[in-house]
Formats: sequence, structure tokens, C-alpha cells
Amino acid sequence: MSTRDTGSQKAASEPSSPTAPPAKDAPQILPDIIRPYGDTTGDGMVQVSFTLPVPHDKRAEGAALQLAAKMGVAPALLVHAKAMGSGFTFFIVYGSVSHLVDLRDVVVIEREFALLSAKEANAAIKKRLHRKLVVVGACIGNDAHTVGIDAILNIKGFAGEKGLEYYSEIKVVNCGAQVLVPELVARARAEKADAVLVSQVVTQKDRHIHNTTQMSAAFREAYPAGKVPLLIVGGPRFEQGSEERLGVDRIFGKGTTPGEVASYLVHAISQAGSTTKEHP
Ligand code: B12
Repeated sequence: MSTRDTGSQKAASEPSSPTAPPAKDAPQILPDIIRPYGDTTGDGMVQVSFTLPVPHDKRAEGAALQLAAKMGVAPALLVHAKAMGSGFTFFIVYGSVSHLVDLRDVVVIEREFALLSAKEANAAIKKRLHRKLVVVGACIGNDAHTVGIDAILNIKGFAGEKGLEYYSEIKVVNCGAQVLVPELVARARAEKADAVLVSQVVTQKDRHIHNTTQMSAAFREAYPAGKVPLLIVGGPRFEQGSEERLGVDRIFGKGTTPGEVASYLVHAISQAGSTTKEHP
């Protein structure tokens, strides 16, 4: 998503105070330039939270306000400060910013495939592959956060949708937590995986980036060119649109549902070209 900081630029159409609410279902007409608001429309108020590596005292609070001022939050009000262990303090600061947002510069990445029901996905897989589609999933590295990948794979699913295990035309192999990359590659080969689904939730020191690039490189090394299974990675903090950099086919983020993943799998195998995709 790209936005332009228009600094002191005057808002082309300043948000006006709310009048009568728009009729139900009437398309909402938005101005091009907007600013955040807290108490009164257009007041520029934002709330930010952060932690500083200092014990909680008056100097720490002054440091928080100094940071807020340098971030352009002025005037800033310290609304919350709490010691986090002995040497750290967590802050919430509320204040006004002068920055404007130009909605015309916002780039939205649209989903590139249609959402299918489980029935439609199964039928499409059957038609395309004439066999079950095999997915191998895991949390790699030292990541033990399995709830996300289980939400996608386990039959019980997520957000009211059944997981991929529910799909009659998908074979799911869930390898669980803290799987080493060589083990994952070996399992994918043994299962003749069409797709490998990897979860990365821990992002400390960019672990998710390092683990994912290491994983995708290992698959490219282990498979002949053009035979690498679909590499799909998911987790709450991946940057949208960074597939190429990470060497994967698709990234899924926060709130992903199993149906979206199944629909993507169908889309990807349909894009693959031949009528009967060769089993890798
Ligand atoms: C539950 C939890 C745990 C549980 C995990 C249990 C388990 N079996 O999973 C336990 C208690 C073990 C745990 C441990 C730790 N945790 Co923890 N944990 C959480 C917590 C509270 C919830 C995570 C979760 O389950 N979310 C719900 C699922 C459904 O959401 P999700 O993972 O985002 O998955 C969705 C999408 O991202 C996507 N998705 C995810 N993966 C994939 C994969 C594919 C292929 C696809 C398509 C989609 C997809 O689809 C899912 C459904 O929509 C978060 C905080 C939070 N509120 O998020 C911290 C959090 C993730 N944990 C954290 C930390 C630091 C740890 C520990 C290091 C703590 C410690 N010092 O010991 C350890 C690390 C253990 C390890 N080796 O990994 C931090 C990570 C910080 C960071 N920046 O990396 C968090 C953010 C808490 C925090 N604010 O500090 N944790």
C-alpha cells in the first residue's frame, strides 16, 4: 500500500461535520484527502503505543513525549504508562498529527482468484488432477505456534469454515510444530506434495523472513526446475506482495480462512497449464 505524505497541503475537501446519515445501501462518497480523527471529525487525533527500554519514572514519561513529538504527534498526551519488568515501560500516547492521507494514492492488492465452496473446489480438483491434491503443512524453525496452520488444515477449521481435511479431494499431511526444513522437504517428496503450506508466527529478528527464504531455497535445490510444489506461507505479519522476495508462490495473512486457501489451490493448479498436472 503506498500513501503520499502531503504534509502541509490543504485538504482538497476537508471532511465536514456529520449531517444526516446516508440512506441505507447508498454508496458512501469519500473525499480524496482525509485525516485521522478522535474527538471531532478532522481533528487529526491518533493513538500510538510503544515500549521504551527504561524503567518507569518521570524521565521515562518525558522520553515517551519526546518520541511522540519527533513522530509528529503534537500536542501529545500520555494516557498510559506501565512498567514492563524492571527496565522497560509501555506507553500509550494520544495526540494530533498534521499529516493528510490521499486516498487516490492508496494501492489495494485485490484477491486474484474467485472464492469457491468446498463442493466447487473438490469438483475442480477432480476435473483437473484426476486424483487427490496433496498438501503438506508445518510450522518451521523454532516456531511452535500451530493454531494458525491448524485453523487452515484441521477439519474443525476457522471462522465457521471447515479446514482442508474436510475436502474430499485434498489429502492433508500436517507435520506440526518446529519442523526442520530438510525434514519438510523429505516429507513433501515422500508424499508427492502438490503444495507445501508453511506457517510462521514468530517474527522476532525477522525469523519468519529468514526461515521462509531458507525453506524456499531448499525446495528449489531439492526439486528439478518446474517441479517444485506450490510454496505457500502464512502468518499474521508477512508483508503483502513480498512473494518474489521470499521465493514463494503465495502469502496469506491475518484472518485467512480455509476456503480462501482451497480456492487459491484450485486457481494455482488451473493456471498450471496442462489438463492433467504431472504429479511432482
Ligand atoms: C497462543 C500463543 C502462544 C501459544 C502457542 C500454542 C500453539 N500451539 O500454537 C504458546 C503459549 C505456546 C506461545 C509461545 C510463545 N509465544 Co506466543 N502467542 C500466542 C498468541 C496469544 C496467539 C497466537 C494464535 O494462536 N493466534 C490465532 C491464530 C488463528 O492466528 P494466526 O496464527 O495469525 O493464524 C492465522 C493467519 O495468520 C493465517 N495463517 C497462519 N499460518 C498460516 C499458514 C498458512 C499456510 C496459511 C495459508 C495461513 C496461515 O491463518 C490463520 C487463520 O486466519 C499470540 C498473540 C496474538 N494475540 O496473536 C502470541 C505471540 C505470537 N507469541 C509470541 C511469543 C514471543 C511467544 C514466545 C516466544 C514466548 C516466550 N518467551 O516463550 C513463545 C514461543 C514458542 C515458540 N517456540 O514458538 C509473540 C510473538 C512476537 C513476535 N513479534 O514474534 C506474540 C505475538 C505475543 C506478543 N505480543 O508478544 N504462544
